[in-house]
Amino acid sequence: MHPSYEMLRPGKKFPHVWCPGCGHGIVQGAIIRAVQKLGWSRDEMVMVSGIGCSSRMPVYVDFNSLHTAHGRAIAFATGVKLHNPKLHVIVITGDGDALAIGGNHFIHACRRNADLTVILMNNNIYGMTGGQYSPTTPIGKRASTAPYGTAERDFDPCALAQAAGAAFTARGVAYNALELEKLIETALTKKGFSLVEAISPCPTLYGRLNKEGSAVKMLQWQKANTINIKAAEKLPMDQVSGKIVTGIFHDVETIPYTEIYDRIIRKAQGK
Ligand SMILES: Cc1ncc(C[n+]2csc(CCOP(=O)(O)OP(=O)(O)O)c2C)c(N)n1
Ligand code: SF4
Repeated sequence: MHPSYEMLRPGKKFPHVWCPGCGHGIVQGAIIRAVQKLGWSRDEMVMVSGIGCSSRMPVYVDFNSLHTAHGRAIAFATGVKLHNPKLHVIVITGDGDALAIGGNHFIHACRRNADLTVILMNNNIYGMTGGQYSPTTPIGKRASTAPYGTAERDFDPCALAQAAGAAFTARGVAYNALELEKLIETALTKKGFSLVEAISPCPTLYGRLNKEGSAVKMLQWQKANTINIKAAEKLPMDQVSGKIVTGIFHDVETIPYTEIYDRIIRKAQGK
């Protein structure tokens, strides 16, 4: 039996809703392997999500889990962590969930340095509700709500999180599941707010609307257009622009929100 199988809910929640070729399953596999490498038991962790194709993950993974309202995963997760700071709290979210309806929760959790690991599955579109454009749809790309191309510029989630105060930011892609797994493993061990942006292809909506070809073609495109930050730093700007840069962008030692909050509680209690 595949070792990842023990961390799934096989008898209950399968078959899953993800389309053939969706990147979300690859990201799920990377998360499970990272947790297994760290040797954590299910009881030490909680997985919290909002709503979206990506946010279905806690239904399939046999972790303590909360499937919450759209955009609200980070708020619920902050509450879980404050209640029991010993738990490792993993947030699963999509680009729409985290950066549109949940945008305020996202930036303020970074500002507070809430001790969470957020895995933001970025497919540049709203998958679950039919392909509306999201805050990460690149300008000019098509969506069901932008049939002639979007007029808005897109967010860089890692730059946004760093500017707002996150302790750790990194980006990986579905085609390079091994790098993604390592980035997730590192993020999970960080104190404070850690973000891993996982670029996850949506062949059914983003791919079709933008004529990107099959799921395999989309992964081949990722392979040809991704560069690790260490290699990118040695190249002139024009050779990097237009490519997906992966790796760790920001990694600092910080005092997380839970520790500061605990000190305040002790002070208030006269301890
Ligand atoms: C309050 C509220 N508004 C809107 C919705 C509809 N809704 C559900 S999922 C979703 C978008 C999900 O997109 P994303 O977070 O990018 O995840 P993906 O499905 O692409 O993985 C929306 C708008 C909802 N469930 N609740
Ligand atoms: S609609 Fe897109 S994001 Fe949703 S399951 Fe299908 S391929 Fe994945």
